[in-house]
Amino acid sequence: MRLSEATRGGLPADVTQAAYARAEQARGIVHLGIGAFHRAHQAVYTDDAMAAGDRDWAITGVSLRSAQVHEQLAPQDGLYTVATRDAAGEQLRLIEAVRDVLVAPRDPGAVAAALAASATRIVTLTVTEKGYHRLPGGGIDGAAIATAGGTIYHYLAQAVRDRMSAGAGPMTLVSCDNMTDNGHVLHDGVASLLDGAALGWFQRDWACPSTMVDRIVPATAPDDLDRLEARIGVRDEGAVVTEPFRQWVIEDRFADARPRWDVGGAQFVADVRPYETAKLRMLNGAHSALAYLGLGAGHDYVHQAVADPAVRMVVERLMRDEAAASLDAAPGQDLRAYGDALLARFANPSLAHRLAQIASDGSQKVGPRWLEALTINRARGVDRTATLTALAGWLRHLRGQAGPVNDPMGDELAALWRGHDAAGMVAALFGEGGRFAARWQADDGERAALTQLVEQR
Ligand code: CS2
Repeated sequence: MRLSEATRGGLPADVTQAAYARAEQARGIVHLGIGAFHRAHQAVYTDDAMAAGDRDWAITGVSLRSAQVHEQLAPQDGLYTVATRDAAGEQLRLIEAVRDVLVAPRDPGAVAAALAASATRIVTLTVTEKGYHRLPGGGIDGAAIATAGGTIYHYLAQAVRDRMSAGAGPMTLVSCDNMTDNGHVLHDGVASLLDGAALGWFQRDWACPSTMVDRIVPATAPDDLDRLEARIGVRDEGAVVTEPFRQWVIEDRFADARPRWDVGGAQFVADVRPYETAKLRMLNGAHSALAYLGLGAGHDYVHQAVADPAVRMVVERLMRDEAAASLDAAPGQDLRAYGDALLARFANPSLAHRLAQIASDGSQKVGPRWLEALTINRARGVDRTATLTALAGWLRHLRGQAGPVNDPMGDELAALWRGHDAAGMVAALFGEGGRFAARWQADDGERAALTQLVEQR
């Protein structure tokens, strides 16, 4: 028996449920990329806001590729459980904010209609870094977007045109992916497909605030679903497992109304950059280092890698001495305490967070996580050995030394490795004119150091 409106009444009393009149809520949010992260993050904040009395923010989820989430949630009337786990145990909560899941390739017309509906005022996105079609050096890849078709930008540019002709009002587009200035990237991509009056209206009245999102959400494992079923008595194919911690910092720049996401702890601020860069360089930067160095040392999970003294030493130095030194903290932002909290979160043994999941798409991740810090720290005269050690770990990973490579640039990078030794590979990526040189162009000393670190193992 599946979890659904018909069976939710039989859930055990310790599964938290909100009591708002779900069926009466208009659909105010369209979410593009409804994976586990959205279900454990923005949907929970939206559920909090509606439980506190906000109305008409029900979510229409959109899968941009597969029908998997549709199959998980449609038979369940959009209901699913969030399980938060740490040493103290497991807490369960039913999330009611998601109403429908559309599969874009199968039903593009329904997606366009949801985006054009006058009740829709906000679009949130979690489409991973590669969903933004950026150049390796940063900035959107206008040529690739124009020829690709079916990108997030195509759906959103169409929404601008449709809403203009229908007089449906502007929307706020909220990127929730791990990128520096994610709102600007999204804005520029949509603008690249517009012209004339639609472009003018988009630039004047729509809003693309930047955000920092944070919650560790490993991919749900079959075993998690079996354990949950044994505990709640019904099958929930849409369940997600996560940590208790969550954070959402949002630039307070909306085109129209917004849910009171702050009821659930979200912060609306004038400038997200200090939070966004601290999170990218310290949390995500440490995560990627754990992934490549941990896989290289034979580990499978984050909590194992962070418990390995040799890996941990590099990761702690990267985070505390290098990433933190590259930041300009906002008043009251305590980077030391932030680092302590991150290490404790990584050590959470009840989350089976695969290093391979974090290791994927490295070409899209290393720029904001490591390369920007390398450039800044050279200028500031800060030691960069730990970050270079992590970068060497990535290069070894790309050579196929620690399992399969899952990366949109994987073929290109593997071909480069076949044609070069370590020094040549370092030059091809980070030397003058190199693939990633717009983010960080290594000087002679850095190139030699990185080459040596790549060859070390
Ligand atoms: C991780 C992130 O997979 C990855 O690249 O670093 O998904 C990380 O778990 C989240 O950003 C935490 O908020």
